[in-house]
Amino acid sequence: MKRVLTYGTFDILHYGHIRLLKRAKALGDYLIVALSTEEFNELKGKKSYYNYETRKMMLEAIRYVDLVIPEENWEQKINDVNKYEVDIVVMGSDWANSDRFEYLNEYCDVVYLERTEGISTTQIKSELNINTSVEK
Ligand code: C2G
Repeated sequence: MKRVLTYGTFDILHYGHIRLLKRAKALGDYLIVALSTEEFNELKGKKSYYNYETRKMMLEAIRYVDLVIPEENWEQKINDVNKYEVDIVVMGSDWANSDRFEYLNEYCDVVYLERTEGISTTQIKSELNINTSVEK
């Protein structure tokens, strides 16, 4: 049983997120998503549109996701890897070679998957905002 772990906010779920989760699951048999809490999002300088419970419910509805756990700080990753007996930590390529993940190579494999171009939560928010202002 190969266990895969990934981290993220996954706000306003889109096909870039789904593609990441699908490819992450394909690397093993069990996929854990450590989902950023609102408090941790603040540390990351992010404010999510959906709250934690909503984002968790949406992720749990995805066939590739087996377990959702909270991501509350930058420091929990080694504990997560040990506690959940993780074999591979997977992130999108925007995190490639980041200090936030490279140190995990001592504890498990770390794999970066190509980020899906042309879509992001930030882009969706800004484009929707422009459309609604036109409709008013
Ligand atoms: N992603 C992707 N393609 C996109 C957008 C996102 O592959 N077009 C990937 C990101 O690389 C990340 C995951 O989807 O691996 C979740 O993206 P975010 O919710 O933006 O995650 P982020 O805020 O980068 O949080 O401790 C690490 C952080 O919690 C990661």
